[in-house]
Amino acid sequence: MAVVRFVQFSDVHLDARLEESKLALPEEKRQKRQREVRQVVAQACSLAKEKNCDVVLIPGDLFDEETADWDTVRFLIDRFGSIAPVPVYITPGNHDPYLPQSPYNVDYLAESEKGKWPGNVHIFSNNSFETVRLEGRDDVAVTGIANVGREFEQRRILAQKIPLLDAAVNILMFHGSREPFPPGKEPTMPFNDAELLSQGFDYAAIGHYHTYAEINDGQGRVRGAYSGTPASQRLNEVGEKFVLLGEIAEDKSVRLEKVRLDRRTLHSIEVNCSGLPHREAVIQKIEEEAGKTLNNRDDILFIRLSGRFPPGESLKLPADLLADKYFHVATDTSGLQPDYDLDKYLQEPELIRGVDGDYVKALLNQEAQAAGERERMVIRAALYYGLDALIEGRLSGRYED
Ligand SMILES: [Mn+2]
Repeated sequence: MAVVRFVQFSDVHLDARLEESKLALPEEKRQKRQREVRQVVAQACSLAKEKNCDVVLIPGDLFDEETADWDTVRFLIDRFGSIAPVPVYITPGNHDPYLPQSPYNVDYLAESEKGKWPGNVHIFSNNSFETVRLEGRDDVAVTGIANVGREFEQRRILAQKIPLLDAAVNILMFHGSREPFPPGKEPTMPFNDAELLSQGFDYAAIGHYHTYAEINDGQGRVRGAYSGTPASQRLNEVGEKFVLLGEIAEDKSVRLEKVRLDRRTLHSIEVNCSGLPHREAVIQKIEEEAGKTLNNRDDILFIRLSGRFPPGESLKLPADLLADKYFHVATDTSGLQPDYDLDKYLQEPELIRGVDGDYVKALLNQEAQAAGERERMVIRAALYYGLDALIEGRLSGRYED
């Protein structure tokens, strides 16, 4: 009987503070969201039980930080314990590495009397691959590796052959960056598809990327997958999210079913304000664009304004904009440019009160010589702030994040 059923999820980022995000969730909604994300883990456990799964695979970033909220740890101890004897395997990720004082360290938990992981929870704690036989299923082996420090693991962990156990089904799990790496992000435990496929595992449960992705062997067979995060918490986590319900059949074919557990979806829309003469026109366009999303009252809507809009602070959008249609709505105006006619001020500097007319010219020169994109943005913001002050006679923070 070589059929193996599993539930896979990762990158839950439990207890993420969600304070820095442009999503700007107020404290009350933030707490609510944190609890919802916990519930998704509880639901994933119930799913494993309900579907008679042989194992739960969690390839990392279960917690947002290595120092998790102890209440959350106790919650997990309780939920994981509730599905015993179904084994739960965890490979710590870059956000929740295995450290001396991490909740994954059984000895630390015991010493500090914080709790005790139930017997069905297996946490990989070494930064080299280890293989164990699945509890209760001698014909299945699970191989995993842990992130053990705060530094990103640079080694190509799949470059060398990992020995396979003599088992009917071999499962691999880890938390790493698949090529091609997303721009601007340092990779951790880097690998590519060829390296993974050459290892010969029947299936690899991988964490780190927050979007679902599967790895095929080129002949249509699934050999690995990222479940992605099961519940959106950040701006780049748009669209539907899921946990995976998987099955490795006797012929080693892998079937994955995406199961939605989170009730909310994050939508992100861009609204170009160029040519819109006033606030009401902007609101109307936002409502039109928002109408194209699923428009479920549980959802979260992020509105990114772009283009040009008449200068001044007249674009104060109502605080309750679309509030009856979504759980939360956030607007980002940092991409909006004030519609100053800079050419006009360059040609007729006397239009700007109180300066010798070189102001626009000087800042545009500086902008042209800026060392990088960040510096260019700062100089452009300074130029607009100056024009706001000189022409509008007042300042507001509309060009900032
Ligand atoms: Mn990660």
